Amino acid sequence: MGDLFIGEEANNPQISFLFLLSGKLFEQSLSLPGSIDSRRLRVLLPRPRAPAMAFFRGLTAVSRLRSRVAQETTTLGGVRWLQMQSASDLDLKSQLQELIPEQQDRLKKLKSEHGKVQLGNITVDMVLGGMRGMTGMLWETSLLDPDEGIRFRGLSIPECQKVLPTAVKDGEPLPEGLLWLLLTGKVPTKEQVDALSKELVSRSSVPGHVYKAIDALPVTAHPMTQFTTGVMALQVESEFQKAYDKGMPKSKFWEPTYEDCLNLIARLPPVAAYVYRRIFKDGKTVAADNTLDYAANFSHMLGFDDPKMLELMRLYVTIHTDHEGGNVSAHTGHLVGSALSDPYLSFAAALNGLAGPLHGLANQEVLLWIKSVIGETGSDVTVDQLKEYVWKTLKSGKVVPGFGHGVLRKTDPRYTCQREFALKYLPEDPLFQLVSKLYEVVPPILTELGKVKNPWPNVDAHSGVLLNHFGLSEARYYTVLFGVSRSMGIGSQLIWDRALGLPLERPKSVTMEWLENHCRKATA
Ligand code: NMX
Ligand code: MLT
Repeated sequence: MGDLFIGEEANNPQISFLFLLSGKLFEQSLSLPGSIDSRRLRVLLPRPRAPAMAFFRGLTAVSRLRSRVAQETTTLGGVRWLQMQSASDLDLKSQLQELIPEQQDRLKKLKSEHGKVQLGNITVDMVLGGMRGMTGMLWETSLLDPDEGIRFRGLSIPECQKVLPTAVKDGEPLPEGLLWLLLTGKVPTKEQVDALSKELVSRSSVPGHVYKAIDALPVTAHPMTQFTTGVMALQVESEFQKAYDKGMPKSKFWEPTYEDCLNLIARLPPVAAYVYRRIFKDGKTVAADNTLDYAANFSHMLGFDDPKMLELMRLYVTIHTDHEGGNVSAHTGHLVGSALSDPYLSFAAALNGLAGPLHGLANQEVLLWIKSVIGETGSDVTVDQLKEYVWKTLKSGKVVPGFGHGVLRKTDPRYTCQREFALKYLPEDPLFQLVSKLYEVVPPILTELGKVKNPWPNVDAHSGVLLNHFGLSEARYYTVLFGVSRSMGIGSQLIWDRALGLPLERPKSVTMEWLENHCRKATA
């Protein structure tokens, strides 16, 4: 069954759809059950602005509605068609199979029609300044706006929180839903998300040698070192490497890449949980509960079953997945993958970038920094004491962790949604209150420094105090959580890299002498 829906704004509990079934166009009127709020529907069915947007919004809205109707009623004879789903509707790989040819044509057209269009000038500052502001790579799964923050396939975080399926009513999005969105550009139904959860469970078995490889490291090794070792040990099962060694046409590259990425995403939680329990819980592991969704099961294997912690983990894994392509971990994964290194090799490389204190390790640094403030001043830290500590940090030559960003120029929306979570679930937590004070104290000081381009907090400024609240207090472990989540963004793009046949990445570098000569000639 192939079905296309066009949603219209609903002002009353009656709604009409046009839909295509087996090539024929049908109209369907649907009486909404009382449990579906028509005001909510208006959020789901905005007036389309452009035909392409209308299609996407319509599809998004109806897939969401379809899922809710299927969830909330089984008795409306008139909506029986809404519950019909073929096996391929629920299978992520089949969905991709359908999408890939049209996206390949799109890329071909872009190249042939606009290949010579300029995207801006490269300045010496950009070359010397870490390529900031230099548009230089294709990344389909998300796009970062300096003021608005991240959009996953066009959807902001608050929009994702509205439209992605949840485990509990009005709860946080399920990361499997975001994975589906990143890969297909479409908002999945709850049934599709449930099918993907099950698929990930079926792929989650970790070979014994992986744990042995981790055990070969001293228990004092950093959790990121142990985690990345586990990922490298998983690599021996790479389907891509096996298929490549046998020989396969380039058009098939994406298929074993898909298998590797899904296997990798599925196996990371048990490996990450093993590292946590090995280091911090005397090696006593907790068996998976495969009836749970991805994030909840991960939390369970770590040893945390509080329903609020499960919700936190769903939010955490969702918001850390992807941050367009230029960040250190994503860019590294993409670069290494462009050499046709398999997804395990590419992702292990990405993790090594994530482990740096200016990138993912900042989440560890934030909680350690907060605890050192308290260690020095006591828990009733005043605003003046905080200011003093911030200046002391800066004067010692260190950065204030959790503040600033290479692209963002406003508060990170990932910070904001974590703050909202804290206001809902832990408003009285003293560390949350300290984080709130830092929100007031740090930006003016960083502004006063005169060189910091973005004085506002980023994602890492907040995550630690939430985890700490629910008992996950070992800051050195936090970047591993970031890494588990980031596999979804990097993995999704790696699949598209191979599906689109993107080439080896190999930018040009120059020497200082070359630049000096070039500038001399340019200014002569
Ligand atoms: N504390 C102190 N100094 C800072 C900070 C900060 N939080 N942010 C920027 N600066 C300094 C920066 O070190 C640089 O100094 P210098 O010229 O002496 O080298 C100057 O301000 C200009 O840097 P920017 O252009 O504003 O920032 P840039 O794009 O180079 O770096 C970060 C971005 C994120 C690396 C930087 O803001 C930083 O070090 N922040 C603290 C670490 C952190 O929170 N990282 C996590 C980022 C998010 N993530 O998860 O990856
Ligand atoms: C990320 O999530 O990767 C960070 O915010 C860093 C970045 O985007 O550069």
